[in-house]
Amino acid sequence: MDCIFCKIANKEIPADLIYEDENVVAFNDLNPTAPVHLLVIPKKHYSSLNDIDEEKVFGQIFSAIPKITKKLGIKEYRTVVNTGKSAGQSVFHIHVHVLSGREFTWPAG
Ligand code: DGP
Repeated sequence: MDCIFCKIANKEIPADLIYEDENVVAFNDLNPTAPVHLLVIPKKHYSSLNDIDEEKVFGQIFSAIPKITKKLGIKEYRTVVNTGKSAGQSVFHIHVHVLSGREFTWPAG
C-alpha cells in the first residue's frame, strides 16, 4: 500500500521518531504548527477514525500519549484528530496531532 505513514512506521522512509512500542509510533510533524508538534499513529493502517474496527487501537494510541508527553516534560497539550478532507485530514492513515509549547485558541479554525 502506498501510504507515507505506513512507510514511516515500517522504517522504509526516515522520520524524527520520538516514541515506539509494539503498536504505535510517534514522530515530529514535517510542518510543525507549534514548538512541539508530534503525530502519534498506529503501526497498522487505518485510513481514518471511521475505519478503526478494534477498540483496543484507541487504547494503544491514547495510552501512549501521556507516556510521550511525560518523556518530553510536557503537562499541557492539545490533541487533534482530523477526520476527512473538510476537517483538514490530508494523510489518510489515522494520526493524532499532539501540540504544545504555545497558547491555543478555541474554537479551532
Ligand atoms: P492532517 O492534515 O491532519 O492529515 O495532518 C497530516 C500531517 O502530516 C501534516 O501536519 C504534515 C504531516 N506530514 C505529511 N507528510 C509527512 C511526512 O512525510 N513526514 C512527517 N514527519 N510528517 C508528515
